[in-house]
Order: sequence, then C-alpha cells, then structure tokens
Amino acid sequence: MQLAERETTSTDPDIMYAREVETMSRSGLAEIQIERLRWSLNRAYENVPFYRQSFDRAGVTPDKLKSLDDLKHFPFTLKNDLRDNYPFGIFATPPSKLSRVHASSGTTGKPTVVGYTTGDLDRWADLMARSMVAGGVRPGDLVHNALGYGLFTGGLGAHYGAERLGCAVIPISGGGTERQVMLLKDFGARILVATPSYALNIAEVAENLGVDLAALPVARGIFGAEPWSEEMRRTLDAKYGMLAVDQYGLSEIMGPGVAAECDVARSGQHVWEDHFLFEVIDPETLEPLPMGESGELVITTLTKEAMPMIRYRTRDITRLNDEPCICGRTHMRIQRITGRDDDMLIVRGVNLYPSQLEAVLVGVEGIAPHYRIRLWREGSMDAVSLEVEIAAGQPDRRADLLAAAERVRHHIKSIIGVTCAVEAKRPGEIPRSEGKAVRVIDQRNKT
Ligand code: DLL
Repeated sequence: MQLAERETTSTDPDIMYAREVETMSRSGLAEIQIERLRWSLNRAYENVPFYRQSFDRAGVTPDKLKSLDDLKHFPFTLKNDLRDNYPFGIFATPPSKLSRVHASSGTTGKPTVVGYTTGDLDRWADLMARSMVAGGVRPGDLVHNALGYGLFTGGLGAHYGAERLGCAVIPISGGGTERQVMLLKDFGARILVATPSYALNIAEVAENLGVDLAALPVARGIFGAEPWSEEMRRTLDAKYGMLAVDQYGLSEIMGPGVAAECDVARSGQHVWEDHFLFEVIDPETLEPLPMGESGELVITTLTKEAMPMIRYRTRDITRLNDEPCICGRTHMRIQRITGRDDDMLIVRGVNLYPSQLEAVLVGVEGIAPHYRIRLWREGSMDAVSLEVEIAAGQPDRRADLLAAAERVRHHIKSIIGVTCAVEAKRPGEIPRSEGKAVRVIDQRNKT
C-alpha cells in the first residue's frame, strides 16, 4: 500500500474531538488556565501535607497567585519528593477513593507511584483520544497496541484513549514478536502503538519471516515513551509505509497523552495547555528561560484530582515553540526530546545524548540501527564505548567487523565531533527491545 493519504484534522464532525479548545485564542486559554491553576494549587495545599510544608517554607500560599506569571514563586517538585512520600503520601485523595494506581520502575529502589480518581481516568482517556486524533487516528480504526500493559502507563493509557475515540483495540501488549507480526498481517490494523525501538524490533522480525509490512494496511505509528531520532522516524516510515508520530508523557503527570505531534506538520508535539502548564527552566540556575530556549521541562497539572503536581521537574530537555502550527492548533509545541539530563554523557568534554548516536548510525551503510553504550571507569576518567551491529547479509568475518567499526567511528567523529571507541557485532548480538530500550550499560560503579 502507498503511504497513507494525508487526512487533515479540519471539518469531519467525527474527528473534531476537542477541536474548539485546541484552536482557542491564547487569551481564552489563559483564562481557563488561571482558574484551573488556582484550583490545583488549593487542592495541593489543602490536601497534601508535603505541599503545605513546601509552600509554607517558600512563603507562598495559593491566594498569592494573581497571574499565571506568579507560578514562578511556587517551589518545584522533584522525583525524590514522590519517593520520600512512598507510596501514597503525595496523593490529595485517600486510597479508598482512588480508581487506579500505576507505577514506573526506577533503575534503583522503590518505584514511583501515581494514582487516579474516576475523573482523572476520564480526562486521561479524553487527552489520549485527542493525542491520537492529532496523530491521524480516526473513529473506526483498528488499533494494535503493543505498549506494555500493567504498572506502566503506556498500555492502558493508549487503550482507553483509543476506545474513547471509537476505535477497536487489540490489547496485545509488548513481547511475543512473531505473534505481533502475524496479527498485524491477519487483523490488518491501521494503527500501531508502540515504543519506537519495539516497532523496529517488530519490523526486523517481519523481515525475517518474509512479511512485507509496507504492503499491510498499517498507516500510522503512534510512538513514544523513549527518545528517538528523526532518522529513526524515516526508517520506520519506510519499513511500514506509515507516518510515524511522536508522543510524550510521563507517569508523574499522567502517562501518555501529555503532548502529541500532529500528522500534518510532524514537527514537535502540541502540549495540552488546557490541562497542564509548561515551563522551561535552566537546570543550573532554576530560572525560567525565554520562549524557544532549550532547558528542562517543568509541568504543573491543572485538573488532576488524585495527584496534583506543582512545578514538577521532569529532567527532560527540550524547548517550547509558540509559533502557529499549520494544523490550526494553538497549543504550543515542544521539540523532540533528545534525552533526559541524567542520560547525558560527557565524552571527552563533549555533551552527548544516546539518541544523537542513533541518528548517526541510521545513516551508516551496512550498519543496523541497534546499539548499546557501555560506560566504565578508567582511573579517574569515564570511558565510553559504543556497540553497534552490522546489517543482516553483510560479510561478518573479523576483518569486516573491524572495518565496520572504523566506519562508524569515523562518522561519529565527523558528525558529532567526538572520538568514541566502537565495537561492531554480528546481527542479533545486541538484545532487542520489547518496550523501552536499554541503551546504556553503566559499569562505572563496578570497575
Ligand atoms: O513513558 C509514558 C508514555 C507512554 C509516553 C507511551 C508516551 C507513550 P514513564 O514510564 O513515566 O511514562 O516515562 C517517562 O519517558 O520523562 C521521558 O524521559 C521519556 N519519554 C516519554 N515519551 C518520550 C518521547 C511514559 N516521546 C519518561 N521522547 C519521560 C523522548 C520520552 N522521551
């Protein structure tokens, strides 16, 4: 099948989901925001001892908020604040009044726990439905949902959003990749929801099985939950004959559905400003940055009942863009998130995100877009090496692998400007992702 015909989000009544609020004037939006912000600050202050203490310490109370700009006087909330109040201490709703709990597993220790009331779940489904419409999903579509179901917010978040929109969902979850290929082929879903790394894994297994994904009806890929590159988007577009769009979200704020790319521009994700406030701050000075400057994304929830989050520091690095979008939506956009500030590696003084390496690898001939980064200590210095894989069908004697590694090293040096040790492996030697890809193996504390 050809690349899906481009549908616009214009006049079809079935797809005008929340269109009014999404195309509202900035001043209209600000009116909604200030009213909701007051409500959210009050809810936090009155019901969550943690917020009462942190506001009191900063000498602010919700009634001090006269304009949206006054938000900057309120203290930040950090991931550690959630951990310190594990499991339910930061909730504004008693556990008996909750409708659902999710959790995101940290790399160490206890998970971060988040809770929802029935109203929260309802708004989440709405926002996910809006996000899907932006990405080109339409009522009646069959949605193959390969995001993990369980404590992870991805699977259920996308599930209820798609149902809300009037789609039928195939709740296959992650894993069982050959079966994923079979069902994509037999059921003919128009929409694939997954992490980009898992979508790539599915495509590889399909190739091995001799299934031509580009010939199937799948026309849109709704991808997110991990950093990926523009180059990976082009690869996925081509392998599936689809338009792949980027969606962003995080458990602490809600899950998926916080921001979504439109398939019209595919140039940054609209942030749903009627439910959240977005700021970008300098992570060093903690000062808000002017529009368009790159820094750490900070989010405040405006309508969350069970777990209001005030000025939550996401650690995600991006920039806001308030230029009008050709899709007609007035909500601002964030640019693709290249990584979290704690993912940033410093290789011989150069700041580097794993997704930048991905962007280079996708362009090197004979190299597959699978990679892993190893970090260890060499004396007092951090050392980094990159493991890549040669593409299937390439010659794979030792000399060939060395030559491939040298080609990759050269590309990285000339494009990113860092010298990085590279090891090329044979096809399949780097573990494949079934959800969020693990790109960095950090052995610095073990050596
Ligand atoms: O990953 C929610 C989600 C599910 C978003 C499905 C999109 C699709 P967490 O597990 O709490 O929630 O992880 C949140 O993942 O702070 C980012 O660092 C990263 N992340 C999420 N989406 C993107 C994206 C879900 N599109 C953390 N690009 C966030 C880059 C992303 N990073």
